[in-house]
Amino acid sequence: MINVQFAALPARWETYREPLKAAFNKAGLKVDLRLDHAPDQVDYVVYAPNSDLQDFTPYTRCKAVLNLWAGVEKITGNQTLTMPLCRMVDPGLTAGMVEWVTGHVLRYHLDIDRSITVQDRWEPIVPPLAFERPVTLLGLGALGSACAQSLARIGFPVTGWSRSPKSIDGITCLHGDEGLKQALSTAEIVVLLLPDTPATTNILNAETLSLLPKGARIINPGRGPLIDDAALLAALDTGQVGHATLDVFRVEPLPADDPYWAHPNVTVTPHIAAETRASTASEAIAENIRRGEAGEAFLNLVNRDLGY
Ligand code: NDP
Ligand code: OXD
Repeated sequence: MINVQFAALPARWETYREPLKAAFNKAGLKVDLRLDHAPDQVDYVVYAPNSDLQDFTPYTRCKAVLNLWAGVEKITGNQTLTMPLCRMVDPGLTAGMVEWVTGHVLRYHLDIDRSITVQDRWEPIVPPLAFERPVTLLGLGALGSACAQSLARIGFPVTGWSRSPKSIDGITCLHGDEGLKQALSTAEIVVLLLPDTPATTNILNAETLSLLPKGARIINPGRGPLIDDAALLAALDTGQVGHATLDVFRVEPLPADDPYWAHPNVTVTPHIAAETRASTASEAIAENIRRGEAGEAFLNLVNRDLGY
């Protein structure tokens, strides 16, 4: 029997209990899934960083911590978490992010707000076609690459930027400092899908924002610290940035007095870009447990040195 501890907010237990059991059965795993195993009897922890479990010291035989979230910035610094840590790559979450990003890119591209707000006159405006609208994705991982490919299929010329060199059909892939400059210099729409690490903090700052074509639009479903907020507000005020759609923030929920709420050229969404989906995520977790039991390498292992 494999002992799996579920450690997330209590409400998540109802969401995940049956999908996890079904996925374990499907994978042929004999699992005792509980909220309350004795820590020294636990083989795997299915984990959300906002759970009460923060001290992994007593989990002496735990073979891996399997995160329910894609982002791991809240746990990479936990010195008691010495066992392998896997982040969530879930086809359901990825599909949700592709839909959310595509929707918001199309909102900007087609100037949908204008059609909604101008309801008192007949004033046709012909937007450019997608192939005339360069879009840049910062981050070409599980989510960034899926969004990039979806946007490229619509016809947008898509540039992507990552830490290591990449090759993705139909996408101009760049990396490194020079690559970032090039990726931003043509971007009419920029989407941030980077993890929050020391190397990505304030990646959009006064200097990098000034590289964008005037009036560029920014979409951030990645993490709040990717953007220097004061620099973005200043760039919005001068028109260097035309509009920003922000789903994630340094402090969440976004405090009521935060200037983003009142800014006419900012759309705030409450960290809803993409949600982990219980059925598909459970299958991803079952596959990693199957691998652990078979002595195979875990998928989506977090590199603690890089922080993602
Ligand atoms: P991945 O780890 O698969 O991809 C991360 C990408 O960022 C990779 O392409 C990586 O490069 C690149 N990267 C990392 N560090 C750097 C750097 N210093 N310079 C340049 N590129 C860098 O993550 P996911 O795609 O799964 O998720 C991305 C983020 O999306 C998550 O970390 C999370 O913060 C956020 N997220 C937000 C959600 C929401 O609802 N708002 C939902 C889910 C996730 P390389 O390919 O070379 O490794
Ligand atoms: C995640 C998120 O990291 O929801 O999964 O932001």
